[in-house]
Amino acid sequence: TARRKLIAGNWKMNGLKADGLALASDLAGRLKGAGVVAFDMLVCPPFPLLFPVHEAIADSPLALGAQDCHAKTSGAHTGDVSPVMLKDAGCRFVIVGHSERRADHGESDAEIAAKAAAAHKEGLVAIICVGETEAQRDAGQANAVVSTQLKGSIPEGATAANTVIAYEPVWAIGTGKTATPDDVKAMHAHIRAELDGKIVEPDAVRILYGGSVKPGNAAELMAVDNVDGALVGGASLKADDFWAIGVSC
Ligand code: G2H
Repeated sequence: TARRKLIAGNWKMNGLKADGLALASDLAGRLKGAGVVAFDMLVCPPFPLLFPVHEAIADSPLALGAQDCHAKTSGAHTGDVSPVMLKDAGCRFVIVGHSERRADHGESDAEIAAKAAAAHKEGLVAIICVGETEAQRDAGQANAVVSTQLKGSIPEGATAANTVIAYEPVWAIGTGKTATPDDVKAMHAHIRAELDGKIVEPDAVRILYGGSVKPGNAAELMAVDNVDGALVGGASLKADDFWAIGVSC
């Protein structure tokens, strides 16, 4: 199955209006100027920048996503943002279950599945994140941990069109440590096999790798079997670096 690569930038809690708009506009301009490219490109800025970035990139193929959503549409949930609001702000994607949210906000697999289902209901693509810690890997539990996360975090109704999986080994996030291509190959094959029966059209689902992806390692990682793109944190904050990751596909 031919899967088009997705290069997704997770800005995390970085970016004020001027810099965020400049970064997104720069990428949008490069995409437009490049014409036909081998990858889809997505930026996921912090909530306050979604709408202004949407306006700045509206006439380009650069896609917009958020970094989290609530599982409900509206109501008494102070500080939360719902999928319908994200759609209203111009988003097509939303990241759910990033390891930083699992750790900082105690998000469970069941909550992540509910968020993904809510995103699907609004027509958003959910990027569901999974990944083991260093201790879990050292204990030989990496595959089992990821299997449990996939089983619990993928909602009913997930399809290759509305769901992307991101594998992010926690020990490789923002640490400069990258999983080796062999580690990545083995885990992505494991994930692909696990998607069977959980997602409609499992062979067409894009599985992204995330964790210290940068221009210097992107080509090698993007060439690995079953790696269908990257979820990029630190290196997505510089247009030159993020663009270089895209063109390495
Ligand atoms: C993993 C990744 C993006 P970084 O969290 O989600 O971040 O590329 O900084 O390791």
